[in-house]
Amino acid sequence: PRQNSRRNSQDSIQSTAENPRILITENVILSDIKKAPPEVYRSGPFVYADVLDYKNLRELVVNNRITWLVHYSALLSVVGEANVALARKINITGLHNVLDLALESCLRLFVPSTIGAFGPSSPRDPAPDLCVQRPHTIYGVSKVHAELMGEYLHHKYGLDFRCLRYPGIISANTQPGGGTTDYAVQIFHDALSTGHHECYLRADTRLPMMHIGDCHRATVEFMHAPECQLSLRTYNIAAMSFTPEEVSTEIRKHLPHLKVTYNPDSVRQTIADSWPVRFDDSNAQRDWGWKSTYGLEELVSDMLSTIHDKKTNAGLPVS
Ligand code: VAH
Repeated sequence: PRQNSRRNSQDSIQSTAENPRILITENVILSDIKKAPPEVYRSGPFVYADVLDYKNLRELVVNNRITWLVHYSALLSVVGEANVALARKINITGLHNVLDLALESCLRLFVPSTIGAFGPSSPRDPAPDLCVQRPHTIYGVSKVHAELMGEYLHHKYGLDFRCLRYPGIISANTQPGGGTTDYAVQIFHDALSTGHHECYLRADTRLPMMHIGDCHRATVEFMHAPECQLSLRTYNIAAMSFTPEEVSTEIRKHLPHLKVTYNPDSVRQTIADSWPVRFDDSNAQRDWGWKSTYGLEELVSDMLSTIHDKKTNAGLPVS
């Protein structure tokens, strides 16, 4: 976020009156390499940025007096396996650009990691913050690299690097992005349109998941946590873990006719089977007071009502 003064940065994070769960932030410049949906342009400044173009990034930082850089550019697990060379460029070379820029411009840096940073030899139920990490995807390898590089630069140069390992993030406002957890977003759209979802994972595949509202709030609260409270640079954050069968059963409480068929895809099932079943986030709870607010019931209710309203407003049929 761009800030003109310390006071301004403290005032820039406020809870909205109508929904204390959503922390809004001012002085934020959103960026991407492609056009954003119209509502993003209405929410505040939006600029073009290419994580592989160091000069472009430096100009944005210098011209806008950026102080925090929140770095989300990455190819996710499934698309990464389909294009390893591109995933390595975006997820690793892009990361190095961001790290170099953070050091050069004295930025504070948030980089997300993921349940995908663990592998089949990691403890899975639960996975702690510190354990063996030998992921079997380029996505996971690149995120372990990000965690280690950020921690190294913190200890060597004092870089304020902060990292949260996200579960599968469930949002009504973004389409699935080529990840292994995509089914957990698509099932809501299918439930409200065709009434049928074909799941590419086995019915009993349990994965850590989180509502986007908790993800945003965790990130903002962690960014504001006093340095002296942080015993780690990278933390797991948890909210819930569910299987396709469990989320389908919860959706049927609202839409009884939902039909789910299971057609496991070997690539995505193998990736899912190598990831944690549950996260241990006790360090985040202790160090900076992390606490989730959305469970499975709240997530399903919010996703169905939000997608229903978006479809209705767009004049699309809903089942
Ligand atoms: C993926 N949604 O499935 C992403 C995420 C928790 C996994 O990083 O690849």
